[in-house]
Amino acid sequence: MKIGITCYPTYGGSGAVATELGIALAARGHEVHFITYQQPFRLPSFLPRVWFHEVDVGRYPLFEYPPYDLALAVRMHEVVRDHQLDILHCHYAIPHATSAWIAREMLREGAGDVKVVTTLHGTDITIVGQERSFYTITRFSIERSDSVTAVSDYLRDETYRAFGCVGCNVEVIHNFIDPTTFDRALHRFPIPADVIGGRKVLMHISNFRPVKRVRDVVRAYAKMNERVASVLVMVGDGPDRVEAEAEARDLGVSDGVLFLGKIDAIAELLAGADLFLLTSDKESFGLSALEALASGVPVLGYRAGGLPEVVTDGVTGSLHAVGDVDGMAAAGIALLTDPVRWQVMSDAAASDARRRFSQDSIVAQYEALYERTLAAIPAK
Ligand code: GMT
Repeated sequence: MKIGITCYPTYGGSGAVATELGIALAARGHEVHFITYQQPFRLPSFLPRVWFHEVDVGRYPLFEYPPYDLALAVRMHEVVRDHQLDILHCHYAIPHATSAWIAREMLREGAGDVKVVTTLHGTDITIVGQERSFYTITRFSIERSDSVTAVSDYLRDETYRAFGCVGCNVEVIHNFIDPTTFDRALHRFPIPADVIGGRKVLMHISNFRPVKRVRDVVRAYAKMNERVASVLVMVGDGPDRVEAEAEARDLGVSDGVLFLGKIDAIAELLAGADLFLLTSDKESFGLSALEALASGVPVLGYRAGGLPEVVTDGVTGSLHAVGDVDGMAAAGIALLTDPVRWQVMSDAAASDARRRFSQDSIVAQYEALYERTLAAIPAK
């Protein structure tokens, strides 16, 4: 098949999933065309059967807000036409699914066609898509897609609840990991031993947006550190990083918190972690948590959104009510002070991630969906 993929190319779970999917599809013999405004951050510069088509928005002075969605639609139209793509797979509904709908309408004017598959990732449904300015176009774009997937049961149900989504069938296809990458036995932890100083390593990876509640990560760390000498490694960047830094200062634990910024070599970092913390109040899936589990790192988090579909409470990690920092810290202390229990949970995490979320089986689900979509009678 010839597949176009559009995603947000910068740091973030939806771009990571879209890029890993494209790479895996190309490895399985498909032709893959990334159509984005920048080279996706996880995409190497050259791979067989993989193309990158940059979207140029231009900079006309009249445009205070350059119309990216239109430039994207034009580029999608060109790439589908010039490379005879079968599928346009949009990751994150806004504006990608809308642009794909425009591109498909333009193609039909010229007697061409393409099938549009939209994968809902999270805040396109739970936050941004429900804002007044985007609600109707989000719903329209979902309903006009030929196929729609969501990354968890939670997100599928939330899509039906919030949007109704007349006549569409939202199929759940989870995030996945490459088990040959996220394996703690394969990597050397890049932070020098003298920086860690024999302490336990707690880790958080995110884009530091409000939904992640990064202050809670620092609070839980401060409590655990009172009982178990540890460092907190914060990976990523975003609007609430300053909040996390302030919290660490206020709690007097700044010396133990390392803010590394945006780093691509996640598997290497996870290979040295003892616990992973994800404190979002609305995480549709939690790709970073899955990558941690696959790396044998038990996850502490909140019983919210799709995280309970990823982390099995008491088996591969520990889940708590949103805001229950004390409960999370107590669970962390219990694990870190019991090496036998930690090892059992670490092993369970790595094997459960491989069993349920391995790249091969999930990518095959996308392939099967593309085939069904191509075989379906056009109705939209
Ligand atoms: O919805 C977002 O915030 C965007 C997206 C991203 O680019 O970071 O994250 C979402 O997609 C990931 C991949 O499917 C999921 O694993 C994340 O849980 C999800 N983030 C949220 O729901 C907050």
